[in-house]
Amino acid sequence: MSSSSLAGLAALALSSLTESQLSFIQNLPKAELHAHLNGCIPISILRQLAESYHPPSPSAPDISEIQNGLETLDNFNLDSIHEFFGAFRTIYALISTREALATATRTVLSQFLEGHPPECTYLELRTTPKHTSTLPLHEYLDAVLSEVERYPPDRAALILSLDRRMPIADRSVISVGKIIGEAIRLKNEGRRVVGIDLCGDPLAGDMTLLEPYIANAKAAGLRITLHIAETTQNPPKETLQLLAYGPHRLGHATFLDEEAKEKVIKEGMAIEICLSSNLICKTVPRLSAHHISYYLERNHPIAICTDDTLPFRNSLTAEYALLLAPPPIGLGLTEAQVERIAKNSLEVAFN
Ligand code: 6MZ
Repeated sequence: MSSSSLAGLAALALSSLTESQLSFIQNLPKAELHAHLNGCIPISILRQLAESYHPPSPSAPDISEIQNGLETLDNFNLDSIHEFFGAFRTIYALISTREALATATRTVLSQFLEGHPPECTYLELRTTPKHTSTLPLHEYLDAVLSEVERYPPDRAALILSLDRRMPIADRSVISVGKIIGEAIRLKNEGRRVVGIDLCGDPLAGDMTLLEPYIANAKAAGLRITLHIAETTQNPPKETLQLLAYGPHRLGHATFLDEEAKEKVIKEGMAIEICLSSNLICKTVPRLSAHHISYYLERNHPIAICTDDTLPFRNSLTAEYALLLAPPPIGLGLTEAQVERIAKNSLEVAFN
């Protein structure tokens, strides 16, 4: 199946449901726990931001690169997950003022929280902090948090993401040490930061150096989720190292070996499952081969999530439709199973 038809799979699952199944899914209380802010901005908003775009620096994309980037995002097609990360250059240029970032964040929050009924009862949005001449780090964090904090604590919270490409210790730039320090400061000031994530190109960086930083974050009461074993090339040794940091949840966890799976089950680390994302990034060949089945069989806590609604053209409702729709479109789970998964998602939230 091509990426574009895979992108339509969640929508197809949605359209295959009966009215009563759709209403059942829509009205289930549930949490979205794995949504990247800059991967969830609707294309219409990016196009709107492009209208007033001025390159913030000589190295920033010019308007024709922005237009090409928007076309690519609107017709997203991947041969492998490694092609995915370049697409964010356009988005980052477009959100490089406080006003643009606030508009984008408000739209993403309302996309998840303001439908009738809303896509989810509770949203844990995540973003990688950025620092540019037009949007310094503190402004970036304050802009996003101010939008998140318009909602009550039982509806929205923020996770700060570490990108695997970041330097580790240099506090004069955006680094692991800097972000963890900011997350602790914000939490201590009563701002709505609830956790730390590790994301980005799954093959970048040296993950052996994170331990003291993760330990500091945990000691300050922050919860931890890590993108882990997202590709076949992630070495089992790295996966075990990340598990040894004692994360509370795991993103994707597609290629865990037996030893890693055993630890995950034993320690009850919840898995954030992103069905459409894995299919479109071609890390999972088809729905029936998805590792969700392994965790369902063992009654292990999972949360169904969208990951990036822009490139994957999905929604949380459509991801739940994939659970309920009969094979080959969906997994054909029962309503009781789907209800339990939704309940799980609320139970493993960080707030
Ligand atoms: C790993 C991902 C991801 O943080 O700028 N991101 N990292 N695996 C994925 N699955 C396919 N999807 C998104 O949102 C965009 C950033 O989130 C990470 C990438 O680093 C991407 O640049 P923020 O708000």
